[in-house]
Amino acid sequence: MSQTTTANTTATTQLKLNAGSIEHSLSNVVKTEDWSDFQFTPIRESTVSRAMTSRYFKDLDKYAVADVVIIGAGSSGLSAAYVIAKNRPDLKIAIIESNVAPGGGAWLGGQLFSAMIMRKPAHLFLNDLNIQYEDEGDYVVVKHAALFTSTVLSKVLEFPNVKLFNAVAVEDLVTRPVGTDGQVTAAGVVTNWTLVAMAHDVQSCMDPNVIELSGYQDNGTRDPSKKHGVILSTTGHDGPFGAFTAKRIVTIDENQTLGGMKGLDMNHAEAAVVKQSGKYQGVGNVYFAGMESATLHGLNRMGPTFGAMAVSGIKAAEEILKHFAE
Ligand code: AHZ
Repeated sequence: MSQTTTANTTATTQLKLNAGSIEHSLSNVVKTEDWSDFQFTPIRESTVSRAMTSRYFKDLDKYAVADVVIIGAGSSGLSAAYVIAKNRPDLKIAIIESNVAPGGGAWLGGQLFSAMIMRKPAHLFLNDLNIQYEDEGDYVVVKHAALFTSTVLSKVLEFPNVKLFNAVAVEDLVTRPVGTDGQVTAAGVVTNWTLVAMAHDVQSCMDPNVIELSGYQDNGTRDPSKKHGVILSTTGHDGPFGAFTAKRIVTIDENQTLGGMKGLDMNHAEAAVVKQSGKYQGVGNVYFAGMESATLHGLNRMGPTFGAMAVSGIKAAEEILKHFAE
C-alpha cells in the first residue's frame, strides 16, 4: 500500500515539474493544475438531438436521388468512392453500409494479423493516399490494415458530395422495364436499417425506404437530357449480407448464374477479380468490384492480399466516370 502511494507521489511531482512545457489543444484554456476551472459551453439535450436529426433528414432528402450508389464500404467500395468523388465533385454519391463500422474486412490484414499486403502496382494507390509502407520488392506492407482503411475512409468522408449511410442495409434493387422484351434496368436501391433487416422474421412487416438513381422525370419516365445514375455493388463474398447484388441479379437476369467463390489462389484470383470488375452487361446501370465479382463470376479467392480490392474499385470507378463523361 505504501509503495503505491510513493509511486503516485512521484508521478504527480514529475507532472508538476514538467507542466510548464506540456502543450496540447487545451493548454491555453485550462489554467489550474487539477483542471478545476474546466467547463464546457452550455447546451440543451434537444439541441443535440436536433443537430443530429436535422442533418440526417436533410441528407435523406438530398440523397433520395443519387448519381452513384455504392453498396458496401469495404476496401473495394471505399477505393472506388475515393476515385469517383475526387474526379467528379458534382456527382451525388451515397454509400450504403450494413455494418455500424465501415471498412468491411480491411481492419486486419488476414486472420487476426495487423499488416496489410498489397502486390505491386497497387502500391501506387497508397502513394495517392499518402499511406506509408515497407517496400519488399514485388509487394508492399502497410504496418496496419487499419491505417489503410482509416485513411481512405477519412478522405472519402471529407468529400462534400459523399454521404455514408451506415447501419443501413440494401435489401433489394429498384428495377424499371426497358423496351418490351422483359428486360429491366436498375433504377435504385431498397434500404432498411440493418437491425430491421435482421429482424424481418421476428417482426411484422416493416417496409423499407428507397434511394432512386438520377436520370428520371417527375412522372417516373427517363429524362433523356440527364445521365442515368449507377449502382456499384461491393458487398464482398457470400455471407449473411455479402454478395447481395450478385445473388439478387441472378434472379433477374436469366442468362447469369451465381458462380460462387472458388478456392484460394493468390496469383490467379487478384488479376481475375480486376478483370471481371466493372460494368455488368445483363442489367443496366449495375457495376461490381471486389470479392462480390468473384462470387458472381466463380473466381478464386486471394486471401489476405488487398491489391485487387483497391484496383478493382479503381477500375469500376474509371468505367463509372467514363459513363458520366460520355
Ligand atoms: O458490411 C459489408 C462490408 O462492410 C457490406 N455489405 C454487405 N452486404 C451489404 C448490404 N447492404 C449494405 N446488403 C452491405 N452493405 O459490404 C462490405 C463488404 O466489404 P468486404 O471487405 O467484405 O468486401 P471487399 O470485396 O471490399 O473486400 C474483400 C476483402 C477480401 S475477402 C478475401 C478472401 O476471402 O479471400 N480476400 C480479400 C482481400
